[in-house]
Amino acid sequence: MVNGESRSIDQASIEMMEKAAAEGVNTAFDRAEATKPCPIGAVGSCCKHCGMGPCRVPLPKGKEETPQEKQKRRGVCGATAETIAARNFIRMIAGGAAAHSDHGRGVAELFLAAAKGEAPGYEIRDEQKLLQVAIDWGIEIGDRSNKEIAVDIGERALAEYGRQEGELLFLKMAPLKRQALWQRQGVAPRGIDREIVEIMHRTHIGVDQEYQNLLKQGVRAAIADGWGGSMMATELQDILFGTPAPVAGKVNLGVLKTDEVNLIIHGHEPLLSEMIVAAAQNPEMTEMAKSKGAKGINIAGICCTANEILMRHGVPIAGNFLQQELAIVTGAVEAMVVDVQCVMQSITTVAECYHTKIITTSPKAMIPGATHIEFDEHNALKSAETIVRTAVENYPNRSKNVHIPSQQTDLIAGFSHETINYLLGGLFRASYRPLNDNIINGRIRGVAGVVGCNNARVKHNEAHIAMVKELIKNDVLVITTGCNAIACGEAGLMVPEAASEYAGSGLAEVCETVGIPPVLHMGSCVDNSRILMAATAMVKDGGLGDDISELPVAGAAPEWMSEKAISIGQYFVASGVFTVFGVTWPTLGSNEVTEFLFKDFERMYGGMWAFEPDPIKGAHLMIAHIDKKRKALGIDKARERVLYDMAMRRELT
Ligand code: BF8
Repeated sequence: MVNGESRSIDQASIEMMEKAAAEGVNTAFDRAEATKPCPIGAVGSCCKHCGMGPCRVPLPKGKEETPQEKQKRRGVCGATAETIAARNFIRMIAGGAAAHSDHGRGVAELFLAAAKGEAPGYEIRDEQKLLQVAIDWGIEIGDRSNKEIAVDIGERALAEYGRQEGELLFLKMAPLKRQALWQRQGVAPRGIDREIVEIMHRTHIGVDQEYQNLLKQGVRAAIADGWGGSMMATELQDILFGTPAPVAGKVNLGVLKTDEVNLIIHGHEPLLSEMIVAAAQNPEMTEMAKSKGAKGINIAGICCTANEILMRHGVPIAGNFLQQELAIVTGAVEAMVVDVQCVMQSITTVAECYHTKIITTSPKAMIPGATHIEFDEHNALKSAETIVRTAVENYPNRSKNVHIPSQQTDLIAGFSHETINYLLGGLFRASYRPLNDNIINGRIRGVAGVVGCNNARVKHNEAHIAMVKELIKNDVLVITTGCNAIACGEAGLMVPEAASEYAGSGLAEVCETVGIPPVLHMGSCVDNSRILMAATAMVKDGGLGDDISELPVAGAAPEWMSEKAISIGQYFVASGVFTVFGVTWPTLGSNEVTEFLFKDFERMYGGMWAFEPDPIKGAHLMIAHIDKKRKALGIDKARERVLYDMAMRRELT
């Protein structure tokens, strides 16, 4: 019998873990208990970049080392613990930046094909954003058609990957002071691909041996992710599929239906999932489902694809990263279709215990045992229909052993940067002014971006929820993406009523007046670029300093696990944000490297890293930083407590 209570705070997940155990199905939770992490690799002290290794270089044993002893504590090539930790760290950034940016490249390719009329079914949905990006990039508008402008944007976007000189176009979106700092520090990225390749070159045996210089390249590649590849993905997706606006949805395994065909979309890129949603609405498909004995077709999402289609279509979310196997364990999933990133290889072995078909769609990501139906962007609707049909045809194979947990929670999502602007300022005077004003008058203490994964080494969702609740209780508005957003939805923090239940009185007052939850869902992990835009908008609106590093804001990923999270954290830090990670820290094998990231970076970038596995302590590190920034801005005076009459409430908005 498994002890589900020790593995997750989510009842639906606990029920499914118990069902899995009773049916002899192995999940990530079992494997995490059976296999402990390598203690040397976990702290970044193992170098396996050449055939003389792997070399393990542990920390010195307490006492001062003699030069002779120090010499011995090196890899075969002479690499020190510092070099090895820094190399490993920036290779994680390269992996994360590559994943986000290659996603962005895929979107740019589809965008260009759509603009040229070569991708039927896709069109420009957000003309305003199309024109805005054209203006930002210096592309002529005049009396040219949207298609002509879009072709220029698509070509310019793709050229950003191979740019050899100069700076990425989106860097201009950052506050001027930040742009100047990046230039001064020599970290303004050139081409996105170039910065990632340069990490691979510098970390090859016998190249860059100075940890400070290695970390500098890590910063440059991370900026190329946040202000490059990820921003590209977000902006072009918004133009193609529409910029998200507030939408009601439901989240958790209870969104699966006992009497409908359940098709789960899992992964990251919305290119295919948008079409699957359209294909499932085709009356012909619904009729086919009925002919198989189902009442209809139910689409649900997992991971960041879920966030994308929730934000734009209100499609329900079945769960976050650690719930992907558990969804199959319900026995009610006819097909799980995946593209790239955060897809566990074990979903095929879990699926073998049920009737679920696993369908891979990307030539970049195949899984042994899965059915491969390649996504063809030139014939997207046909690919999508083939997938939906495969799911429908599998419905009669469902066995009797189906159990869907009852838990499903309401949430409001769709808080893009533009939506926040509109909600706060109204259509004709859209601005962040009310947010800045409420920060200055102290009703809102600051803003925290809490994002990132689940990690099977810690209790599922526990740190996410503990940290977010502690922040909102202390009047810190939380903005979120990725698996943290899904966790917050499951915990009921994303409805306006959560403000009176969980938020401090100042934050609750503002949320109730504007009608927003105290935790705002901003999208998927590439949409962390929306957080950069929101922070920049706060700077530009005035009254809170001239740079992101002066704002009373902080970031965190309390249950991180992926390389993408490290890249995101690094671009938050490089943008001037104090950022706290939980679970584990990958450079603890070198005190010097860790000190450099945690302390020296503040002097260099105005933002720095911290590691704190306890989510409440982590929240208080963030609050202390927010208070430090409030003090520096001179807005740290005691907050008045007043009762608001209607006139004062109107003034609040
Ligand atoms: O990109 S938060 S587990 S799903 S890596 Fe993955 Fe982490 Fe979830 Fe989205 Ni982001």
